[in-house]
Amino acid sequence: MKRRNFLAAASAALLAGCNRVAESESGKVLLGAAEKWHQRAHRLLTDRTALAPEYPRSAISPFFRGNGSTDPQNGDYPRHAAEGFVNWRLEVRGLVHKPLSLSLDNIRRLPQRTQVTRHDCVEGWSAIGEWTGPQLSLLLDEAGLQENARFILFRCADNLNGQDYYESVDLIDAYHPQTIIAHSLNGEPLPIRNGAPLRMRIERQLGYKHAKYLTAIEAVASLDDIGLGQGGYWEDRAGYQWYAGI
Ligand SMILES: Nc1nc2c(c(=O)[nH]1)N[C@H]1C(S)=C(S)[C@@H](COP(=O)(O)O)O[C@H]1N2
Ligand SMILES: [Mo]
Repeated sequence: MKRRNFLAAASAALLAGCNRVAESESGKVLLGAAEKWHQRAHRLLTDRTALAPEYPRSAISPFFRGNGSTDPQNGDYPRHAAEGFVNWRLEVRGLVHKPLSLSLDNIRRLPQRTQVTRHDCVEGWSAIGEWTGPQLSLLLDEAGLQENARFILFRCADNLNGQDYYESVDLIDAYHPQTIIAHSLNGEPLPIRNGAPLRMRIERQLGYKHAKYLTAIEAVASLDDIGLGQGGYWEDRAGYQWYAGI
């Protein structure tokens, strides 16, 4: 819906400006080129909003392995783990009109999406799991993005090799229907190994984009001043692609 509105607005803007341009010969050429550009952009956007494959429950992997941090020992995390995460908060902040601070209960009471998807790690393994949680779009709409917000940043509780893990996506992936804040794996609260109590599922992207141990969601205009400026832990550290679409 959002994408369509955006495309409709983009086309309208194009057409409004074109009444004048269309009167000249070079204007006609320009218009043709613009239309082709628009078609291509439309196709790209449509592709990016396509759903990742979903699987039957019978396809679920018996064991969903953990990768990277699997038992954070830094900061408040061990205390939260010992408390069963009853005091965990998820902040929604940055370029939003109404910052939010949500408990796990708040998150579990929102409308939920459940999806059985395949996780693909660049290190060469995959696993199928059933994830449940609210769509990120719900939280972003509730907080209300400011006009200059371009990226959504995910802050994590774990420190891995001396750096705080973080990730980010653009607004297309942020608003993708399968982008959810998962609190459950295969119908049970997330194991610590898989990101308890909250982790992102960004189903159209590779494994390292799926931030675990989620503490905050931040709307930002630029990624330049965050971490080393490449948009994520592995992007900063090892030059992984920021856009890891699959
Ligand atoms: N906070 C945090 N998120 C993370 C990681 C991590 O080390 N810390 N590892 C990433 C990588 S490389 C992968 S493949 C997946 C692994 O998810 P899993 O541990 O549930 O298998 O989480 C991603 N998200
Ligand atoms: Mo990974």
